[in-house]
Amino acid sequence: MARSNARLVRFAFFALLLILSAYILSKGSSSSYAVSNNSPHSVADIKESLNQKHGTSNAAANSNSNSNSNTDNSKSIANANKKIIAGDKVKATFVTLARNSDVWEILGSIRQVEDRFNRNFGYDWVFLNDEEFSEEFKRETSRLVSGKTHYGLIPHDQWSFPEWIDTNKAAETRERMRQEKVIYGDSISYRHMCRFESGFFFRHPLMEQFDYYWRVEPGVKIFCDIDYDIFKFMQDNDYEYSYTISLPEYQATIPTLWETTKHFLKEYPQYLHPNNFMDWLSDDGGVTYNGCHFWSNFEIGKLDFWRSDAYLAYFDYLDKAGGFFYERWGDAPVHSIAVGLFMDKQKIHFFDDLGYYHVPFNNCPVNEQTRLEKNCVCNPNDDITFKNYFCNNKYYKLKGLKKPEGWEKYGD
Ligand SMILES: Nc1nc2c(ncn2[C@@H]2O[C@H](COP(=O)(O)OP(=O)(O)OP(=O)(O)O)[C@@H](O)[C@H]2O)c(=O)[nH]1
Ligand SMILES: [Mg+2]
Repeated sequence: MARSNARLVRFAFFALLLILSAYILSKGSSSSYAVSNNSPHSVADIKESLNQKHGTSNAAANSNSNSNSNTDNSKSIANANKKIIAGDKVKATFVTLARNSDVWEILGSIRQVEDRFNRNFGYDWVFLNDEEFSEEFKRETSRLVSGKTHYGLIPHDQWSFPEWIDTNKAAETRERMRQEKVIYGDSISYRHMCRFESGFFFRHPLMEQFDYYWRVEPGVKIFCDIDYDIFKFMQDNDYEYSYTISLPEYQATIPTLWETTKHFLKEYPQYLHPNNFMDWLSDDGGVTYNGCHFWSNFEIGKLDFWRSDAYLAYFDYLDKAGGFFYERWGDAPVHSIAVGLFMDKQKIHFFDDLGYYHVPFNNCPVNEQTRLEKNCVCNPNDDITFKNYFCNNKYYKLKGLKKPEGWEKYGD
């Protein structure tokens, strides 16, 4: 009897050990990826476990009730900082357009975004490409992302010359811009990229399930901890577009963009928002464009804005005018003009607390307290925010925002 009891105990012990090993193994596979093009994959649904994880790990972040002097920012970080509970997450994703050859550079961007923010939140990441993603790209990126990864192929018609474009005329422009040394002026793929980011990234089937996005490019840096749910922050404050760096566009790349925009507004006056940000785009009441744009290699925004009738009509109008190919219209001025004209300016937000770098410009919080609280690793002397060449002084002025303490030291 005693012996059969001992056997029973041994059996129970090994069974328990087996169950435990199986559990540990299943946890270890949570960041794998799927090979499908257009449908979200879910090799392992880690959402639940992440949500549970957040329930505990975010409680520690509650001490940050933000002492930024930017009145805009201090609005409701506290709210976004609340404990994340299951089902409380925003429908949001990171989105990256990349070539297979960008894989090593995008790893650095992902690592930074994960370390500074996403490892505590587990948001998904959508990767888009005009070619099939390589196994290497999928393997390397999926191992770093704490949320699910999705890999999508861009439809051919969104990455080629539309039938109404005169390709000889487009080639002449490229040749002229090559001689004039306009940056990316002779590139076809750069133009497809700008057109895609202007008109199509938000329509990709993989993006349909999401309400908010954060665009991330290869080789960027995040300098500070983001210890609150930044997507929830956007949602709670009703922000629809946010940025970190703004600057004037090279006029040589957009000679007729503003004229085309004015024609559009004449035809569709109903789309001009009554509380628009025209004064940031134009110094003479809309006659000319001063080139100010939000640098679109960083964007956190609400997808519904791009899906709106106003924006879709605007993009279509620009696309038919042909300036993506006959000139070199960038997605940054296109997005910015649309935001400035069709969005309530209250819904635009400047992040002064993240710290961001994309070659060659830095956004580094000039407020020392912010840098200390958020463990920033940047030199405020490199910050461009308050330099005259850029468009942020104007932004602060038009929005009536209080500049951070000591900002004068970092202006010109
Ligand atoms: N799939 C794909 N992605 C591209 C292509 N060209 C650019 N991209 C991506 O589009 C985004 C913008 O391209 P960049 O080359 O970074 O353009 P940029 O930021 O204006 O210029 P840089 O100063 O060189 O960074 C990046 O995420 C690139 O990875 C392309 O031909 N194919
Ligand atoms: Mg770039």
